Amino acid sequence: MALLEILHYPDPRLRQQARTVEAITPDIRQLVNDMFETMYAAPGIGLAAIQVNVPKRVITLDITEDKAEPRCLINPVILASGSERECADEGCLSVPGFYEPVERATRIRFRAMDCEGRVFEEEAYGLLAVCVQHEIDHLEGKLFVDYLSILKRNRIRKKLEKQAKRPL
Ligand code: GNR
Ligand code: NI
Repeated sequence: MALLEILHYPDPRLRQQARTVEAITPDIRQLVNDMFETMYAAPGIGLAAIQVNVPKRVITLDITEDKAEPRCLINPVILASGSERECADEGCLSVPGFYEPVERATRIRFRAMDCEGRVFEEEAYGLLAVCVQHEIDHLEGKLFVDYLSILKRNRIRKKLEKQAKRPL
């Protein structure tokens, strides 16, 4: 196991389109294990491989309070979104320290492969629905700051650029 370095906005590597995983190889299993360790250490409720500079369609998540339900989603796709939308504060490990409201579908149906290569479909509501949409955005090179006003996004970008130049 290894802790991986998380890229921070506005790193251009976060804008890459992640590639489909063709097979669950030992490398992919290692990546998933390292992502779990990195996600729990952060701590975060989700992590996309692109955030640790691996442009593959791999996501880890655990939205439980007691961190008891590690899940990995490989090649996830949203099959359907409900019409109801809700605004909720979001944060991102790649945008540290900022929480802003983002509007998303409250209910989605998605398909993904688990770590054993089994394809499954599932409906998600609440925090899981938010998290899955947030992580799938990462796979497309999209960040939650893209939903904010240009003014807010620029403010966040400038603060993080300054931080990157003067690390503690
Ligand atoms: O840890 C995280 N918390 C969170 C809170 C509200 C909405 C989305 C998230 S995902 C985030 C971890 C992360 O950056 N995943 O990509
Ligand atoms: Ni994120």
